[in-house]
Amino acid sequence: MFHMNKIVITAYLLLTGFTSFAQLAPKPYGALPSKAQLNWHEMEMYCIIHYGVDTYTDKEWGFGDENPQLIDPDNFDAEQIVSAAKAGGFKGIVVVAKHHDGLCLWPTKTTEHNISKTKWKNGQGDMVKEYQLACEKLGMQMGLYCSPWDRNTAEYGKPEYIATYREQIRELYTNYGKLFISWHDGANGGDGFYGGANESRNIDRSTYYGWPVTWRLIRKLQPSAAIFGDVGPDVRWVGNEEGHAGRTSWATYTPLAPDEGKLPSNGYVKYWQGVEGTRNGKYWMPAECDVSLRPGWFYHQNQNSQVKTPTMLLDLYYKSVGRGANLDLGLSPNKKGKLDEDDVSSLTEFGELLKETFSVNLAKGSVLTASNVRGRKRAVFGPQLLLDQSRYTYWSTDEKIKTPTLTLTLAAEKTFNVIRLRENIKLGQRVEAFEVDAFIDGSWKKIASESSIGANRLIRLPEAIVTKQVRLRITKSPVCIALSDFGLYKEPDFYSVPEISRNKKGMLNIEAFGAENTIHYTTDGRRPNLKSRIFTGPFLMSDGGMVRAIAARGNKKSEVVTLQLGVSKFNWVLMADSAGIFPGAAIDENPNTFWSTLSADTAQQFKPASMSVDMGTAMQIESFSYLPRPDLILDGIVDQYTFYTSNDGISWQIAASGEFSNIRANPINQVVRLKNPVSARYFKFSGFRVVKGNGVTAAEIGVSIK
Ligand code: FUL
Repeated sequence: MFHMNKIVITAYLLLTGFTSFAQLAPKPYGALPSKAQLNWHEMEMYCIIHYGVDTYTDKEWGFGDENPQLIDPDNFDAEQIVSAAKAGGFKGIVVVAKHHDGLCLWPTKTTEHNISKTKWKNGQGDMVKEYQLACEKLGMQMGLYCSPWDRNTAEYGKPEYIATYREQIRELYTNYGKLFISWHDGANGGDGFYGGANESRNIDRSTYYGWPVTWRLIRKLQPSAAIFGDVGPDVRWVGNEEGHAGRTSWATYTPLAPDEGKLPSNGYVKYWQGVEGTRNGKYWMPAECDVSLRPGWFYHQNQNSQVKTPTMLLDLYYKSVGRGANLDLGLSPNKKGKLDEDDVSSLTEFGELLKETFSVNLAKGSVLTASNVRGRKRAVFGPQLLLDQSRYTYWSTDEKIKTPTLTLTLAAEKTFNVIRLRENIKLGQRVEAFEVDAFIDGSWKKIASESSIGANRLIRLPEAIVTKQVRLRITKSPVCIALSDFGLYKEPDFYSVPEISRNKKGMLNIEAFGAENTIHYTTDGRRPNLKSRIFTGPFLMSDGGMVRAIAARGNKKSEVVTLQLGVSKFNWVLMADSAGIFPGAAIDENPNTFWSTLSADTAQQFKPASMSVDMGTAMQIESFSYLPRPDLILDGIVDQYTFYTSNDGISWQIAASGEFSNIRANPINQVVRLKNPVSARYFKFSGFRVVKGNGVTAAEIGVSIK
C-alpha cells in the first residue's frame, strides 16, 4: 500500500511537473523579505552590547575627548557576556565596536583613537575579535554597530570622514567573520571634541552620509547581513527605546522625511511612524525594538537596582517579538569587563520562562477542520501544516476565499493563556484582521481580536482559558491566506512580587499580595533570599538607599523587586525665584505631575529656567537626579543643565553642569554624580537647553546622600 502511494505520487509529480505545483501556490502579496531578512526574523531576539569609555565616565554619550587609558578592565570576558545572552534565549549579539565618542574597540588603521591605546592587554588586544570567537564557540550570530556620528575625529562633518567611516566598515566587515546585521544609528547631537575644535557641527542629515553607497559596500562585504537604520533598508528602528512595537505593526514600511520633498535618511525621518509601519508599504522593512536591560545603554552603578526582571522581559517579548518585530536587548558590561550577576540571573531566568512557556504547543494532537483548503490539496495546503515546526509550510485557501475559519478540537480539555499565529512571510504579509473564539459552557466566546500577523503574532490573554475547542476566524485579508503556525501555550504561574513604597514622611512599607506571604528584604544592596530579614512593619528611611524584597511562601519565592530612593522630600520648600507653573510638582514625589515653564505661544523663543529648593537642613549631596515628564512629549525635556548648591540661599556655586545624553530617544531618570560631593542646604536646578519647545519641564528633581 505504502509503495502504491509512493508510485502514485511520483507519477503525479512526473505528469504534472513542478510547474503545476507552482501555479497552485498562491501568488506572493506586496513587498517580500530577502534571505537576510528571513534569517533575521527567525532569530527573533539578540542583544546589543555597549562598553567603552562611558563605562568609566558614567555617561551615555562620550564627548570624544576621553583618554583611552580609561579603559582598564581586569577581566574582560566576551564569553561570559555571550553565554548570558544565550542563556536568555537570544540568538546573537550586536557589538558596539565604536560609539559616538569615536573610540574603536578594534585595532583599526583608520585612527589612533583605538583599543591599542588602552591599558587592556598592554594595547595588544582586540575586543571585536574576542566577541567573534566567543560567538563562534557558543553558536551565536554576530552583528556590528559602528557609530556614524564620531565626536572624536577632526574630520567629522567633512567629506573625508565619510571615506574614513567606510574604511572602518570595510575593516570590520572583512576581518570578523559572517555578520547577521549591520547596525546604523541615527543619533547626531551636533557638539563634540572634533580633534580639539570643541564645537558644534551640524551636517545635512538627508545627504551627508551618502548611505546608498555605504549600503552597496555592505552588501558586497556581507551579503547575508540585514542592514538596520531609521530608514532600513532591511530593518527599521521602531521609533522608541522602550522595547515595544505597535499593537498593530506591519512588516512593510515607507519611510518619510520630516520635510516634504526631501529624502529620508537615518536621523532624518518621521521616526514615530516606525512603531506601526505602513500597511502595503513600499519595502519589507520590519521593526527592531531596542531597549536596554538597565535604564541606560552603558553600565552605571547607580542603575544596579533597575535591572529589568524576567517577567518585565517577558512582557517586552510579547510587545516586540509577539508583534512581528524583533527584540534587541541592551547589555552593559561593567568596569571589570563582565556582566553583573544580577544581569546574568535576570537573563537566565527569562530564558527559562520562555522555555517553560513555549516548549509545548498544547494544540498538538488536535483535529483541525478548515472551512476551505486550497485546491482541496490537503497534503500540500492543509491546516495540519500549522502544527509542524516549519515557518514556511502553510495552510492556504482558494484564490477567492479570504475569510476562512479553522476549528481545532483538542485531544483533551486544555488550559492556555497564550495564542501564537504566523504567516508564511515568503508570500508577504497578507492577513489584516482575525478573531479567536473558545467553546466555553456550551457556546463560542470571542477571546481575541487582532490585526497584523506577519512573521509572528502572540496574544497574551488576560486570563487562562480552559476548553476543548478553539476557533480561528480570519475576518479581513486582501488575498487568500497563507498561515504557517497556530499554537496554544500556558505560562507558568507567577508568584507576585511585593510592592515597596515610601510615603511623604519617609516611612517605608512593603506589601505582598496574599495574606500568608512572608516578605524578606535587604537594605544593603544584596539580593534577598529566604534567610534575609523578615519585614514586620513600616520603618523610617528618610535618608534614602536601596531596598530589595521578595515574597515567599514555604520554599516558593517571587522575583526580587528593588527600589532606589533618594533623600525624602518631606521637609523641602520651594524658593520664590522658581519659574513657571507649579514648580512644586518637581518635588512632590509624584512622577506623574510635572513642573513646566512652557509657553503656549509657539512663536516664543526658548528661555532657560530654574527652580530652587530649601531642603531644611544641610546635607552631603553625592548626586542629583532629573526625571523627565512622563507623557512621552518632548517639549521642555532638558538636555543641558546646571546644578548649583548654596548654604544661604543667596550665593550659589556650580556643583555640576553638562548634558543629559540620549535623553530624546531614551527619556529615563538621569542621575548625575557630583565630582566633589558638597554639603549644602539649598540647591538650584537650571535647564539651559531643551530637546524641543520654548521652556523647561521636570517631573522630579531629587538628591542622594549615598
Ligand atoms: C542610540 C544611541 O544614541 C545610544 O547611545 C545607543 O547606542 C542606542 C542603541 O542607539 O540612538
